[in-house]
Amino acid sequence: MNQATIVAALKNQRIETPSWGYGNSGTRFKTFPAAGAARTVWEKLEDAAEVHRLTGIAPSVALHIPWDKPDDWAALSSFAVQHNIQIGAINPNVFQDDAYKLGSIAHPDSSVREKAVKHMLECVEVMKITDSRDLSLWFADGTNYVGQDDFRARKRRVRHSLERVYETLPENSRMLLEYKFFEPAFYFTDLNDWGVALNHCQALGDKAQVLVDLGHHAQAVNIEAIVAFLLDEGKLGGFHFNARRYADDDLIVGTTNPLELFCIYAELVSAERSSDTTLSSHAKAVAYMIDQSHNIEPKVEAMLQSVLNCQEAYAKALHIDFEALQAAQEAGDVLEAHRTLMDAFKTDVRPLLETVRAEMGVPSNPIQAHRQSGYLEKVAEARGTAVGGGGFPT
Ligand code: AFD
Ligand code: MN
Ligand code: MN
Repeated sequence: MNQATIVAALKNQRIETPSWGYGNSGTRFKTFPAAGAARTVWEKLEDAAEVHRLTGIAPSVALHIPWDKPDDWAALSSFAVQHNIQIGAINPNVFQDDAYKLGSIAHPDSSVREKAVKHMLECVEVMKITDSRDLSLWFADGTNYVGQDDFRARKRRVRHSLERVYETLPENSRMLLEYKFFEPAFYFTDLNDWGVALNHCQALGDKAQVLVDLGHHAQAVNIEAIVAFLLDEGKLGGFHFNARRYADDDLIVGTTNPLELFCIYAELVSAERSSDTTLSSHAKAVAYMIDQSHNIEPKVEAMLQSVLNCQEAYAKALHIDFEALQAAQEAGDVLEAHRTLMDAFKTDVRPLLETVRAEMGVPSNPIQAHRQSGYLEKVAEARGTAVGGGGFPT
């Protein structure tokens, strides 16, 4: 790919940040309140706007309902416009109400399933107000004991509940179905792997797509291969980027396994540049979203680092010599193919990124600019140190 094409692609890169990543969060053992952590949806939008101001590639923020539900949606929408930030994916919450102790859309009690469907239908109405394309669905549904429930009955409850929501999706919108191999249920999770999510999405229709959360796989699962398969099926809706060491740790994306992140971007760039226009347009519609909780690191700087790590992985993937790679692969030249991909991974793209940022009118070193801006000190002064407020149990 020539330099001009690489630069243009980098200028068009988009990463969505999660509202919940700006508020206090912690583990089941402890939440350490952070000075200046966002307490309200307004403050989360301010922080998201700061990340976009410093990078130029994070123009939207995902919301989580009801955590981020304002009294006045019109006011929130104009606040977003004033801060040059768009509202992105809408995430229903069907895992924190007491009624959901035994699950939501797979619950044995139809009135609980109805409650969950009703909440998702409300979120579809929110999408119409915020002009969001994506309804981002994750379910904690599962069981803790053998014999607790009937697997097939639960599968049918899930499918029927999703069908009820799917049929109300507005034109040009999508339902992104996220899977997770365990947690909070310990014996069985209803949407536990990409095959289950894909099967439901294929049964539901074109507007249902799979959401790949990097932290939602067992150790050593080859995620880039899953991405390639879903892309080829036209069923890759998007990502929840993060990093993991052991479980769903929601660490800063690209920090524990940068090669994995690069290989994921390699599949996306390869699909985007494909001569198969169905595949390339599908790849170009992928939602690149971060899903992280920053428990011990400064929130805005952590989100900045995440966006920059995605930018770097994408820049490296754009340097892959796909022609040479394909030739080596087809010749069965194992090490030449490996070296060709690794050459791109080893490319130092930092000088290029500094140039691209300068051309975009954003700081060439966003982290340094953020640290020198006094933003953290300003919001810490204004917001103090709240307990709670991020949404996740605190
Ligand atoms: C938790 C879940 C899942 C979901 C996110 C936001 O594991 O990743 O997407 O919360 O609701 O991280
Ligand atoms: Mn997620
Ligand atoms: Mn998760």
